Amino acid sequence: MPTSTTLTTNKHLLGWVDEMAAMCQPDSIVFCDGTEDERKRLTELAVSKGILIPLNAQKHPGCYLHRSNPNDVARVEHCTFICTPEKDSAGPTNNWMAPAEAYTKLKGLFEGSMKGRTMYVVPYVMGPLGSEHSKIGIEITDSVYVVLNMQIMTRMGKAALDMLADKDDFNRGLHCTGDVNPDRRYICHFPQDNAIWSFGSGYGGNALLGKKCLSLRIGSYLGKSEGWLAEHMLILGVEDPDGTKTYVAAAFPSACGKTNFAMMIPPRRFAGWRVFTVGDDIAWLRVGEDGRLWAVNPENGYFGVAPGTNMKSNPNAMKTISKNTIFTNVAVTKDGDVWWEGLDGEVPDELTDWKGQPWKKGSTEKAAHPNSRFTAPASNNPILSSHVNDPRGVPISAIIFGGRRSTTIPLVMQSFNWAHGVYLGSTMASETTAAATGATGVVRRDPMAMLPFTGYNVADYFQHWLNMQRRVPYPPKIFMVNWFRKNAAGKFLWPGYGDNMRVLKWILDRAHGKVGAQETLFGWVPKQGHIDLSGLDIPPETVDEATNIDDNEWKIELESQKAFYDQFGERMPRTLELIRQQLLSRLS
Ligand code: OXD
Ligand code: MN
Repeated sequence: MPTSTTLTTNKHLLGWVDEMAAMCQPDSIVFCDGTEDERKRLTELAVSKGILIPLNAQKHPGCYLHRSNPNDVARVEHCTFICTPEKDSAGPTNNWMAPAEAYTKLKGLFEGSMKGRTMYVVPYVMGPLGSEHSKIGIEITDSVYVVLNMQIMTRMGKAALDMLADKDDFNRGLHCTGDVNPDRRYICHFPQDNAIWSFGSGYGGNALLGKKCLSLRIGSYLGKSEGWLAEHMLILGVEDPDGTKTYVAAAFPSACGKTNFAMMIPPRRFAGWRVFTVGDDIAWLRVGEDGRLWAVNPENGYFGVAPGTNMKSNPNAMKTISKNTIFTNVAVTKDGDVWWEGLDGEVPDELTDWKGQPWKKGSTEKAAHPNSRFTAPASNNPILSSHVNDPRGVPISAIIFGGRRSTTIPLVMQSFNWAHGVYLGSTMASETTAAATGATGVVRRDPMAMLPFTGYNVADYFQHWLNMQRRVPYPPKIFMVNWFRKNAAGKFLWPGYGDNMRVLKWILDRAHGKVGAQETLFGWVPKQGHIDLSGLDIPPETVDEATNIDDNEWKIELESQKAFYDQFGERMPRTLELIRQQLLSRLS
């Protein structure tokens, strides 16, 4: 029986839904309209099935808890595939499967997978409604949790169908949680078909297909062909006391404080300065008519890491998640409120942990999963930029690359030029976090924080970055930061959080050509006294240690970059390897 809905007559869409329904064999098909009514209905349904648990309505109105299957709590990079006809197009850092093989394998899993279930058809837009640069996706899913998250994270529903009209130009996303068996879990991307098939996981990054899958993996592929960049970057605006606004985009690996940085409150010393959030995770960067680089946040909400979020680290996030938020895998207090490690106040004596089990203070187990999350609407953010829906986005004056590194990388450094900035981004490394399955705390190269998210060969991605220089007559300045350097005793050298404003101020001054810098072998660093430390209760020597460049550490660093570059063989841009060699030769 052909699929029908009063919401659209788009024959490409209806035909595709028919085809997917014939394969998945759901009991019923529901087209989502994105209305408040629908949200209420689906929430009630999710509550009745135990998929969502209502939280304390006084303390967290409109908020719900979801407990995932304990085997399904993070992105699964080993199950994530780029399916291009040629293996080389995916490159050595991505898992690859031939499209025909992937379709055959996954058809076997999707076949009959929605028997007894409802198939939801979720139309959504990544980017502002009506913008020619926004991308439309349709996600078919059997998960009501996914639908409710998509409603927060994207512009979802009828507006997307209206924007699509009768065009065939949409990302085809198929998702089924299946039996959540990690051995049958696949997140497959088909860049040539503008399609994503995800099976066996309900976790955000694997299942909310608009986010990592479309906005980054498919997005980066589209960006390369269309001349723009899809990046794992937050976007923030800073207004100085004179009212001048400057925007920066910053790439950090998952769970390294992007949301905190994007919602930062400047320290008291910076009276009159204000920070505005444009985005906390993804930036689409295009060349504007004025020759500058302009950034848009394709998302409409925040899927942030809960542990460590508190009134000190991120008061704006605490306000953002105070209502209408879905919490996933956090702990719950006796009175039905949320709790996680690092939340303000005393640790409660008793909790229900993220698996739903009783938990007692002093337990060696974490009460909340380290990658527990909140999904909150951007409109809840008290410092949301007024430009989030602006189709042009915001003009970017500085790009920041940052990793989590205990040693070597200084607090802040500016690149000598664009190509050197691309080199700094390309050699970025970070200690792994709980956002992906696998060991945490292991240093791995994570170029531009895009290692798990580049939808094509990373060497070609580097070349695309280098090529962008010719397209951007007025490029942003490029910086590298490290908030996570430690001393020999393993203690953090820099306080981080709001005090990162001090480093950001230097970056803004450099971007505006207002302040000089000290040249080192590896880049420009602040001159003594140029990072404003007033009101900060740490000795200047500690900051010296955080900004120090140690030739021996850098020698090891530069040498270890070679193995990373070498894996790309002939495809690796010569420019970047030459920069590496030149820096190394300066050392000797
Ligand atoms: C995220 C991630 O969820 O990077 O943003 O894993
Ligand atoms: Mn991310």
